[in-house]
Parts: sequence; C-alpha cells; structure tokens
Amino acid sequence: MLLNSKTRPKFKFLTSWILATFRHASKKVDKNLLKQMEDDFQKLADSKSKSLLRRHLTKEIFDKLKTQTTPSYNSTLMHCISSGLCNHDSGVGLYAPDPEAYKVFADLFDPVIEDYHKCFRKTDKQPETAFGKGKDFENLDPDGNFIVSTRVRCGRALKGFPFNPCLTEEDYNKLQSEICAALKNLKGEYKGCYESLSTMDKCSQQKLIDDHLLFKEGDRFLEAAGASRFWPIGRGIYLNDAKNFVVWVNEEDHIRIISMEKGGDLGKVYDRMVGGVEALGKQLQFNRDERLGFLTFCPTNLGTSIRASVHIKLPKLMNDPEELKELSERYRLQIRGTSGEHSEAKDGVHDISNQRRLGLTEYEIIKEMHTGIKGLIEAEKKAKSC
Ligand code: ADP
Ligand code: DAR
Repeated sequence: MLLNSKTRPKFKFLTSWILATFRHASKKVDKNLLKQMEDDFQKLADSKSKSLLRRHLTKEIFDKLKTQTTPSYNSTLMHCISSGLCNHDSGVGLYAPDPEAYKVFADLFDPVIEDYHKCFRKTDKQPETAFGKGKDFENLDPDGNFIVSTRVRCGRALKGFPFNPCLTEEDYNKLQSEICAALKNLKGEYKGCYESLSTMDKCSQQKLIDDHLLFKEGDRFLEAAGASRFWPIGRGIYLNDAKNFVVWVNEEDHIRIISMEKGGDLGKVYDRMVGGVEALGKQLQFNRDERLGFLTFCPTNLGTSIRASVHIKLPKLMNDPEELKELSERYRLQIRGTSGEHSEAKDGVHDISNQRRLGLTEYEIIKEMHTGIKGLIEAEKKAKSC
C-alpha cells in the first residue's frame, strides 16, 4: 500500500486497531491465577454458602468468564469474586473492580443484581434521577418512642477512575484531592472540614467510629475484595460543623455522602443529603451508567445507591423472628446490627433500612423505606407484650 496523505490515516488506524486487539487478546489470565480460581471456585461450589455468588456462579458461567478481562484495566473474574471465594459467609460476595466489569462479566453480575434488587431484569433500566422533596415524608416517630436516629447515604464514583482493586496509590491521592477541592466550596449548613486518616490520631478515629460517623477498618469482606490496598492513603472524612453531614472518601466507594441526626425526621435528613449531593454534583463528574444508574464498587449499591436507615428499638418484634422476617420481606427491608453491616445489635438497637437501591427513583426508594418503617412501628404497637 502506497502511503500518502489519504492512505496514511487509514493505515495508522488499522495498525493501532490490530495492536489493540492483539494487546487485548494477549491479556491472557495468568495460568497460576486460573488454577487458584478453579480450586477456590470448586471449594465454594462444594460449600454450604448462602451467598448470591454461590447461587449464581454456575460452572458454565465460571468457565465462560474465567479467561475474560476488561479492556481498560485488565480486570479478571478473580478480581470480581475473590471476596466471595474467601468468605463463604458473604451475603453477596461479588464486587466490580472497574466500571467495565459490569458489562464484561454481565453473565454473573446480571443474575446477582436481579436477585438482590428484587427483579431488576437485564432488560430493565434505572429511571432518571428524581429526588423529590423530603417534606412529603412525615416524621416516623414524633414522640420518640422507637427511633434513636435516622441516616440517609448514597455513594458516588468519579468518571475516569476504576474501583478499589485497580486504583493505584496515585489514583487514591488524586481522588482525594479532587473530592476535597469540591468539599472546600461547600457553604451554609454544609460548611465543615476534612481530615485524612493518614494524619488522624487513633483516639479521634475510634471516637468517630463509635459515634457511627466514620467507617470501620479491617472489614474482611472488603479486604478480600482488594479495598484496603495502600490503606490509609487517600482515605478520610469530611464533617460539617453540626456533624450531621458527613462525606467518606475512598472507603468502599470513591465518595459516600451521608446525612444523619437523632430522631425520626426522615424527610429532613433526606433533604440534607440531597442538598449535599447536588452541591458536589455541580463540581464533580459522577459516573452514571445508562442502564445501571450510579455505578458503585458493590452491585448492591447500584442505581440510586441510597440506603436510608433508622436505629430503632422494637423489643416485641425482635422477640418474634417469624413476624419480623415476614414484615421485612413484605416491606423489602434489611436488618443490620447497631454498628452496621456484619455487627450485632447492642441494647436492642437495630439498623433497619431499605434493601433495594436499583430500579426505582430516589424518591420511590425513600417512600418504600418510610412505608416499611411505619409498618414495623404499627406492628410493634399491636404486638403482645413479650
Ligand atoms: P453503609 O453501607 O450505609 O455505610 P454500614 O452498615 O457500614 O452502612 O454502617 C456505617 C455506619 O453507619 C455504622 O457505624 C452504622 O452504625 C451507622 N449507621 C447506620 N444507620 C444509622 C442510623 N440510622 N443512625 C446512626 N448511625 C447509623
Ligand atoms: N460483606 C459483603 C457486602 C455486601 C453488601 N454490602 C456492602 N457492599 N457494603 C457481602 O457480600 O456480604
């Protein structure tokens, strides 16, 4: 082919396309990794694990996906399933090492997503963002008989970055500085300050964790998912002056935006979170997928990524596990311990929240949780004394 001004661009494109294809094809999964994955897959398959990974990672899907890699970050199936392979007591056991993983490993993610978010089929699409107004939701417990505190959080990922297993030390620092630059511009009730975990003294850190403001360290599920690399570099917490608006940086997700306060005024807590999300959204480019909504490290947080929870005392219901199970399923609620996921209840305080985050608008998610908590409180009032 004679190269001239007309043919050179085409030739250049062709060679770069061939090279890219070869590079991708040559991104073979290392044979030792493959052997390790196959052994661990078999152990999970032979186990009594109740994880969604165990339920949906069939041998056929495993064999189909085990040699796949994502184009931009070369993530493997092992990156996605390592947590569930190491922790057979996982509830889910699956994470996305980068945004492309949701497409490259869709044969596994889609059934897990459909199962967890209660029928979000692979042909379904997350509705456009619609926060609505918190004033529609009356105080869940105006007399303060049941609810200790209310919290609403969502997660956000920044465009152009992968998730924990693929983040470099430089990425963690870059994410932290981009997010902190946006936090610095927050005004009014959102004004506050950021502290990195690298400089925070251990006593202050433990106090913030005990006050349910800061994330715990050493979560074995997240560690096995590759979320603790370079810890604590790039990690930190932003607190407004009133300590009722919190932003976590680079825990499980790039950003967690949290509003919380004593009592049961869900509408007020929700509106405060929405205001914070919108203020940050004006400065940062959030990664939102056409079908899956806001992308997150864990598929349980896709879509709206909203978890609205109450710390609540329901002594009669807690003594009637059958009734509680039936009500939680009916209202699609999830029950956690006092210190959140994988913790036990202390002094009869449970963390109860919406389970679904995908397939509904933000407003509908909050409405679902509001309806559910009201239902539990009604049932508690009717329950016979224990
Ligand atoms: P998330 O995924 O929302 O971060 P976790 O289960 O890890 O949830 O909980 C994170 C922290 O938030 C924990 O310390 C937990 O106790 C706290 N938390 C959750 N809901 C509430 C609430 N309604 N009031 C006070 N703290 C809460
Ligand atoms: N421990 C993991 C987490 C599942 C959902 N919670 C998140 N993403 N924080 C499990 O599979 O049980």
